[in-house]
Amino acid sequence: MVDRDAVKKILGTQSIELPSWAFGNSGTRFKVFAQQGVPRDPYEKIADAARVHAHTGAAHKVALHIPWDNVDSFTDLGKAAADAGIELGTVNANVFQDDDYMLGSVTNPDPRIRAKAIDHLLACVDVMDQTGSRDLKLWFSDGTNYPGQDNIRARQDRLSEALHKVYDRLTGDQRIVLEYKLFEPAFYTMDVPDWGTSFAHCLQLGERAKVCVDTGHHAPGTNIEFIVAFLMRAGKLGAFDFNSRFYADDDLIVGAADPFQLFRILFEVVTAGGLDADSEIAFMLDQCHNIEPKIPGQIRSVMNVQEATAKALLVDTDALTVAQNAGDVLGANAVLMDAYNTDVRGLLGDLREEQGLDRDPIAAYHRSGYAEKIAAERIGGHQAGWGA
Ligand code: PSV
Ligand code: MN
Ligand code: MN
Repeated sequence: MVDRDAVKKILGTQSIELPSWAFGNSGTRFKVFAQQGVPRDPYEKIADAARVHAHTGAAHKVALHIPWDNVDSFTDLGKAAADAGIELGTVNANVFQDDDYMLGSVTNPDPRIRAKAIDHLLACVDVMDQTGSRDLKLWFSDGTNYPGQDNIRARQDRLSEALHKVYDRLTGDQRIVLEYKLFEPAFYTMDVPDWGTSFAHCLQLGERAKVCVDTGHHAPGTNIEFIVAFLMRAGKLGAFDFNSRFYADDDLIVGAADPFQLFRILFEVVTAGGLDADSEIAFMLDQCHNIEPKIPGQIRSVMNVQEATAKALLVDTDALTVAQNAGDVLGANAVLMDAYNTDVRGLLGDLREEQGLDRDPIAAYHRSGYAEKIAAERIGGHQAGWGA
């Protein structure tokens, strides 16, 4: 039998990092629908992230995207975050929105453009020095659209050289978390298309380079929990970018499209020690709320991760091991499904009450008047960065 109080205790320590860009207007290449009250600067994004934390108690950090979140003083931004009860988290580099990067950033055949991209990555480490952030998240849009367009192996050499330059610049507990993506914006080859490519580069770099699994970046049907299990066994799972996909890089609310998949992923995390006190996995969201209101969208996302985690923690692992060792296929599956089919909303409501929070964070947010306040105060809010 699983001890529900022990489960609640672990859930009380869970921390989910929010993306600053989730609070700005976003959309598709067809239309960005502007919403009222969206942040006009990084300080207002911090305020909104803090609001999500105030209602959930589980979102202690906010990830920055540079240059979208550039400010005069990152020390001041860090102070604003601390005053609001949260911390600045992962620094995301952006080498995908400059005309120079049409043929790639760090893998570009032109050494001048490669040097420009590497300078940006190094500048992001400078930002980390000021914010105290541990992780630099690297996602490269680099790749090719047509067979023969560039030399695939030479691009890997350029990528490796750039990664080493950035890795050598890290100090203290700083890390690189290297993300991958199957396709888009490049359609023939991506230079980091999958976890294996990321893993291989991280192995070459060393201890402080880990893989970032963005749940939206795989081919349909990919068994993501296998990737998670493999990377955790190898000590190379550094971070998650959580979101949901139906088709491609949809960036929908995590757990919305396939809550069962999220449960399966978190079961691997939990059983491999990913929620232990010494775990170094960053649990981030990477989402865009195109048509739904952003702050409740983030609150819902945090709650979805909490619910999937609670179910994963409720798996009776002793009974599971007995069934597995006995070759009891249906019995083992039933143990897992029992946990998944448990309604954990009451358990999480109890936890929130113990933390002095409302049992229902979304209702509490709606009652708080914050949405009306920011709509009245913030005129001319910005896009998330996409096209801003
Ligand atoms: C790319 O699709 C990505 O997942 C990377 O993490 C970027 O930094 C992020 O989206 C921007 O939304
Ligand atoms: Mn991502
Ligand atoms: Mn993505």
